Amino acid sequence: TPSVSRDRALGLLLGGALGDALGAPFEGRAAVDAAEIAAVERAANPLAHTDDTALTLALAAHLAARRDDHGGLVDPDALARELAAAWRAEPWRGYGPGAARVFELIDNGTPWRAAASAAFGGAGSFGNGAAMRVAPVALVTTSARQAAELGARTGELTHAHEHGRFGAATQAAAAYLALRGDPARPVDVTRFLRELHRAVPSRPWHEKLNRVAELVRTAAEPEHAARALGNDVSALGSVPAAVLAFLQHPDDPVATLRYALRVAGDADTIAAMAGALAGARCGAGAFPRAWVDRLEAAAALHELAGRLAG
Ligand code: 8NA
Ligand code: MG
Ligand code: MG
Ligand code: MG
Repeated sequence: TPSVSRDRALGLLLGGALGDALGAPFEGRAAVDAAEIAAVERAANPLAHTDDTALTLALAAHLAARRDDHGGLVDPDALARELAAAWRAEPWRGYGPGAARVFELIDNGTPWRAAASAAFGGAGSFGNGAAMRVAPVALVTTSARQAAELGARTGELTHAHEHGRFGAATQAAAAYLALRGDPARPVDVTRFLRELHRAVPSRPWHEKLNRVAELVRTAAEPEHAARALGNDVSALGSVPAAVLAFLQHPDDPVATLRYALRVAGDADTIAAMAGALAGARCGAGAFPRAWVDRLEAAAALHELAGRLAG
């Protein structure tokens, strides 16, 4: 497999952080309009990230350290403790209540499988928290299938419900395809979505991905996409909207981010996932320099991109 350029590795990481930070003021809103987004873009304040980026940083650091050691791609027990340690260090980053409880249990020494399966009365979480952090998996895998499998394995550390895992598998495979596609050729939407179908053996996911194809075909507005796909904190209700935001504007990361923010609902997380896909395809240079300079996590993300590229 040809190596990943530093620009695209950095794009994946910065795109996620930009979506998270630009979307944070809008999280949970029923609607977001273009003028509000423009105001956040224009402001000069630092762009603070939330749980989405905090956990992405922890996962990326784990993958980078494992790569340096030539070990397996992940050590699940260690990764679970490192994710919990990221929550423990900064519990105010905007974690979902279920996620906080799982991390608290792991941080207190409960094995991750027991902690994750205890959530929500034993159902496990179907939230998008496993998907929102998973994109760096694409940097260390060599096929969409492998990215999906590794994504699901990192997902189940906190999200025992199958939809939590499927969300991580879908977003990891999408990030892989975005990262490995030739940016000189247009994205083949049908092929891209066919690969995502293969990543998840699940009727409700296939049904959502079919709707994504139709919404691309009709160039649907984000408000319509929110109704057709969902825009909530569940994986099934947010990962498809993020994939759509990327596929609507695959060669214009700024337009991808704006589309994702206008989907509203869990806007920071939908924009974080969409931004990671956009940056993986188009590279860090496609994002406005002024936004990147405002990112709180910029230095840490640059350092990790250097270690994960190549
Ligand atoms: P999570 O595991 O707490 O799941 C998120 C939410 O999904 C939960 O609080 C529940 O409402 C619901 N949920 C998940 N699984 C079940 C289930 N089996 N039965 C019933 N309800 C369920 O946290 P997560 O890390 O998966 O969630 C990520 C999201 O939370 C991201 O948006 C992130 O930014 C954060 N967040 C969300 C909000 C919000 O509600 N808009 C606010 C702050 C932070
Ligand atoms: Mg968040
Ligand atoms: Mg948040
Ligand atoms: Mg969110």
